[in-house]
This record gives sequence, structure tokens and C-alpha cells, in this order.
Amino acid sequence: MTKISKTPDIEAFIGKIANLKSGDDARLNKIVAKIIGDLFDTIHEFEVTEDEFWQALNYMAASAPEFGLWAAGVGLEHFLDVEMDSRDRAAGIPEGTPRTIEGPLYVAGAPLLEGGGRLDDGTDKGEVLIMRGQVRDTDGKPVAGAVVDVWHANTLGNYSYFDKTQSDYNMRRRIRTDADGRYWFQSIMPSGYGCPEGSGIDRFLAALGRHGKRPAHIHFFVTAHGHRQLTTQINIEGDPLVHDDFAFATRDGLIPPVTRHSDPETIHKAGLNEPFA
Ligand code: MBD
Ligand code: FE
Repeated sequence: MTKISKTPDIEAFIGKIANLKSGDDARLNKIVAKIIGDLFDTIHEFEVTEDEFWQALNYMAASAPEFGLWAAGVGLEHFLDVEMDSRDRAAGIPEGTPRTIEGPLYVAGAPLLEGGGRLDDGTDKGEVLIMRGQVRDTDGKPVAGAVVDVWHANTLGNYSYFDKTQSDYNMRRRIRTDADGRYWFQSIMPSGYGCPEGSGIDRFLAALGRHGKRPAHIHFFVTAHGHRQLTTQINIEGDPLVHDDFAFATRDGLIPPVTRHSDPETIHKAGLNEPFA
């Protein structure tokens, strides 16, 4: 393969496009020059035709609203996690719960619950899900007053706001941890998300011989004063796609055990009235 961006006249052309200056203030220009230069190289190496060029451009123009799904599907978001992990290791920052991608379906401003509560509006008759946890710092010390911002899909794999049939903030809440750093919630077991059939991202992945599905999962932002934000998810154990996620978000340590109960008495005991029994 020949790299054309290394030839002096192409280098000069890229310099013009990005108005390259020296020094830190030119960071944006340098990043743009790098990306455009790599695109030039790709067009050159594969002898991309005008037809292919316009097909790609029209595809991108039409699929712009799906860019978040695209970033997840090509593994860009996961790559950022791997990058940040290695920066943290290099900086000697201690490990905690692994980070994993945010995805494009977060909505800010969910109602704030103290200690715990219910996430769903009760209209989706899914399997009842109860989760409890404790926010700890990297020394293992509980963090009181941390905020766990949690969001997940319904039994059809759809998220409120993106699915207009759901009530506002359905399956989205912020939960402030109690004095022991604990939180809990009741909701329903989510199903995995699938990229809308026939959407731009769906057709793109199909062309690559891939699917656009995720295993069932629950998203979290964890924030606390004096701490960095943790962005993470858990996957639901036993989902057949748990290690076949189109967004590459499954990580060791993020598949907690799920205990299923059929005895109503046990379920009642695990429920809303006795969150830490
Ligand atoms: C999702 O629910 C999601 O979490 C990601 C990363 C991409 C698409 C849908
Ligand atoms: Fe999601």
C-alpha cells in the first residue's frame, strides 16, 4: 500500500485545509489534518470510485441522526474505554468497577430518589427486578450521598423518550446513596436493544455481516463530590448475546449474578418494604 499523504504536495494541501499552525493552539487543526489525510490514504489505497464516494457521502448525510449508534457499532466508544483504562494505569489510578460505554440513549434530569425506589411506571408487565448495591471509593470506603443515575430499556428493548409510547423518565431515575453508601431499586427486567430494522446503521452492519443487537443491560452514571464520574453498565447473566454485543460493551466484572425467585413470600421480603432485609 502506498501512503500518499506523506508526499510533500499532499502534505501541503492538507496543511491548507487545516490551516496548520505550530503549537498547542493548533490541536484541532492537527486532528482534522490527520483524519482528512487518513481519508485521502483510504481513497488512494482502495482506488475508491466516484460512485462509491457519493454512495458513502449520501449514506452519511441520511444517517447523521444515527451517529451515536454508529460510534457504538464500529467500536469507537469501546475503544475510548480501553484508551482511558490505559491512561489510568499509566497514571497509577487504582482500579474499581470497570467503566463501559454510555451509548446514545441517556436523558438527563431523571427524578431523584433518596436511597432507592421504583424506576418503572408499572405499565410494562415484565419480570420484577430488584437490585441493591453500595457505592465505594477505590479504598473500599462507602460513599454516602453519591448519585446513581440509572436507565434501562423495557421488555421490548425500547427506551423512554426514544420510544414515544412510554411515560416521561420511565425506567430512568437518579438515586442518592444513604449514609452507608447504599442504594436499591425495583424495576422490570429489560430486554436487549436492537438497532431499528432497516435503519442506516442496521443496513451498514448487515453489509459487514454483523447484527445490531445488544444483550439485556442496565446503564449507570455514578457521581460523588470529590470523585470522578463512573460510566458503566451491567449485563443480565444468561442473555444469549451477553458476549455478542454489537457495541462491544460487555466486560469482566459487569455480569453480576441474578437470583430468580418463584416463592411470593421471598419476593415480598426482597421487595419495597424491606430494602435491606
Ligand atoms: C443502547 O441501548 C446502547 O446502550 C448502546 C450502547 C447503543 C445502542 C442502544
Ligand atoms: Fe442501552
